[in-house]
Amino acid sequence: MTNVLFDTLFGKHAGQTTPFLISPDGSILTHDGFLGMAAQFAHAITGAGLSAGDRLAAQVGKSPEALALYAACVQAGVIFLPLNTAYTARELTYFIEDSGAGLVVCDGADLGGIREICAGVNARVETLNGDGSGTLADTAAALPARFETVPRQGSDLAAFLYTSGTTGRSKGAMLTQDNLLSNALMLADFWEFDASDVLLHALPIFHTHGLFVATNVMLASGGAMIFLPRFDQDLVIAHLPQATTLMGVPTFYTRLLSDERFTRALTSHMRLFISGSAPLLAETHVQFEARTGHRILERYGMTETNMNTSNPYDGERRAGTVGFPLPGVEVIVTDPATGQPVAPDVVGQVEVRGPNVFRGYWQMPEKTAAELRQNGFFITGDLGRFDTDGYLHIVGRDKDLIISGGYNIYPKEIEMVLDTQPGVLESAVIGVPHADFGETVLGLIVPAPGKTPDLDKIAMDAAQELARFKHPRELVLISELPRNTMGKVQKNILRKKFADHFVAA
Ligand code: MCA
Ligand code: AMP
Repeated sequence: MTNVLFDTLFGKHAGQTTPFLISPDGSILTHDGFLGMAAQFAHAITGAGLSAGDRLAAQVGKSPEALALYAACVQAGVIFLPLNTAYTARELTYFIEDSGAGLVVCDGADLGGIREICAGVNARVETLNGDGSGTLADTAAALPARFETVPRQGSDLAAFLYTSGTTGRSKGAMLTQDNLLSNALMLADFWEFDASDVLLHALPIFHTHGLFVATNVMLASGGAMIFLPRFDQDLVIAHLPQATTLMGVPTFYTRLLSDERFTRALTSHMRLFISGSAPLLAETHVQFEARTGHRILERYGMTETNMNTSNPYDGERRAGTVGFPLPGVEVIVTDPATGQPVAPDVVGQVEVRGPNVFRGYWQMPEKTAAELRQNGFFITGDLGRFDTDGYLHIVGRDKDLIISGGYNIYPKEIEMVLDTQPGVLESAVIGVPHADFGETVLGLIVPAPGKTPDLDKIAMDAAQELARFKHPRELVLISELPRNTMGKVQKNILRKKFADHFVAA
């Protein structure tokens, strides 16, 4: 028996001395070197007691070693659970407890707090720092660079990625080997990646975009990645000349356009710029083409589904659209009342079916049943329409979600924190337009009768609880929240009212 994901994406590179990861300082890790590192980590995590089907939670900085830990999990059949490095101890506690992780890998600087969380649930802790050092790396370094791959089937789970929910409770999306593999192979082919490609990788590796879309596509094609620790504008501009492709969120592109060093000459050798995770303004698409001569290729996906649609590689990349359903993926737009497909140009809910669609939410059968239909279609929560040429337009969201710089933020989670603050009767959190992040978080607070809440103190207290990117960038007092006859807060009215509200930070 084989391990289909490992063998197809990773194992096939055994013995290859071609570059896989190029660090900003110019050091190179070859495909074979990466596999050796992954094998050492696979020994280390199995030595720590993990076996196939167990969960490993990792809140670690971006490094070749961190990526090798993902590969090690695949090789050992362990379910990989990457976590945003911005999460606070409170947020982490939930993920560790809910997933039942047997091993948590964190930065040495966070060890104290995480050890405490893990003690309560009997999970082991090891460290891996942003520079690749740490207790897990030390153990791994002394272990063999070959590991007997653990057999796994395509239907076995490969990863849990937590996505927040409208109820404020995050859901662990269970992704199988087949989910990841089918999408990686199809995208590499569809976007015409091959071994000569060099991807400038400036995304975080704890989300679908940087981990599965970018990394798995490059593994499938055999190309290399210039592996930047984060989106650092100077480094991106300095390394573009060595790259052939870039994948980014819209903020990458608006930031690059605001930089006069980003010119047609700098990008003339590039093959492809891809955007996703949040809506790319048609205006950005147009400005980008005027500046560089390249048309950004916009695609649309989700944690639960990987990638669903893409503008064509050959053919018209249409601004303001996310293109056509990808090969093997069915996308329909349905009437929310009947579930029946609607005609072109009619807005409805976007539903997706295919080998890319996840297995369900970990230990949440009701949530799974509510979003994943019996017939295999997943209700994305996005609202869209197909135009008469077949391009999909995402026109809004049925779910209460803010996307800031490509990070998803569920207002409910923030409202639950604000509502418990002294002097607060209730709150509503909305997204307002933001030049850099696309949308940003505005907190609206209704004071309890006769009280004057201390907004600075509330902001400070909320900051202890929530990851930095979720912090309301501004808190505003309002007298009451608009409600419909069912008593539901009418966020659309609030969004309209505050659409021109300028949030500077
Ligand atoms: C950083 N900060 C943010 C964000 N990022 N605040 C709100 N939204 C953000 N996205 C905080 C920082 O902690 C900092 O706090 C302050 O804002 C300014 O930070 P700055 O240095 O400007 O930010 P940065 O470090 O340059 O990061 C911005 C970024 C980054 C490059 C846009 O957020 C990023 O890489 N985003 C990509 C996210 C991504 O990969 N999403 C894919 C999800 P302070 O003021 O305290 O210093 S997967 C997905 O959505 C699906 C599947 C899909 O389709 O891909
Ligand atoms: P996540 O839950 O982090 O996987 O984010 C998925 C959500 O991001 C989708 O449901 C969409 O709302 C949004 N999204 C991703 N790509 C695009 C895009 N190209 N245009 C508009 N929204 C997008």
